[in-house]
Amino acid sequence: MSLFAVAVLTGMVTGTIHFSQECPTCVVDVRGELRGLSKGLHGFHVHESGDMTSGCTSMGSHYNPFRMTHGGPTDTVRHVGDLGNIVAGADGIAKVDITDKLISLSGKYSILGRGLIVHADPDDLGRGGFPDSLATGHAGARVGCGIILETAGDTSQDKRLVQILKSEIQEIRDKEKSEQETWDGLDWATVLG
Ligand SMILES: [Cu+2]
Ligand SMILES: [Zn+2]
Repeated sequence: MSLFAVAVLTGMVTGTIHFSQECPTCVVDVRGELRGLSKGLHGFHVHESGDMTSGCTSMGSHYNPFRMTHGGPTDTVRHVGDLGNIVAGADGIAKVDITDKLISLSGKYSILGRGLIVHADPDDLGRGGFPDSLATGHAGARVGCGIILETAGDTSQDKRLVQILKSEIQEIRDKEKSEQETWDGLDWATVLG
């Protein structure tokens, strides 16, 4: 059974990010679009808390249940929440398309209810040599954030399903119409003898 979640980001940076996972131990696809960014790389993480009482600030540190140091998404040593960087064009838009094997939408280490944050600066993936490189990737201010919430499904898939149903209903109606026309066209005097 597939699992789905969504995060609607607010702040200087806005947009919607969809999460989908085909099974509890499967990879998670992270897809969507964010706008309002400066051109270039921006740190992108799951933070431990979905608490937005003080905006993005109250969402805590990177989600790190295994007490590791900060890293990049393909590193063995990383926070669970370390999704690396997203890239914005000159128009300030970043198209997000990440597949991650560590985050999950179910179980003890689920990211549901936690915070999704995009930062002002690039995440150095722990390699920058700054005092905060091994904690936050030196990614700077939190410019947009949202809570990761479970949903029934990806709305883009729902729209596709509606289209399929509509065309099936139309086919049935067309068939009924042509059958009715056949009946109407019969010469009843001949049929009934
Ligand atoms: Cu972050
Ligand atoms: Zn981290």
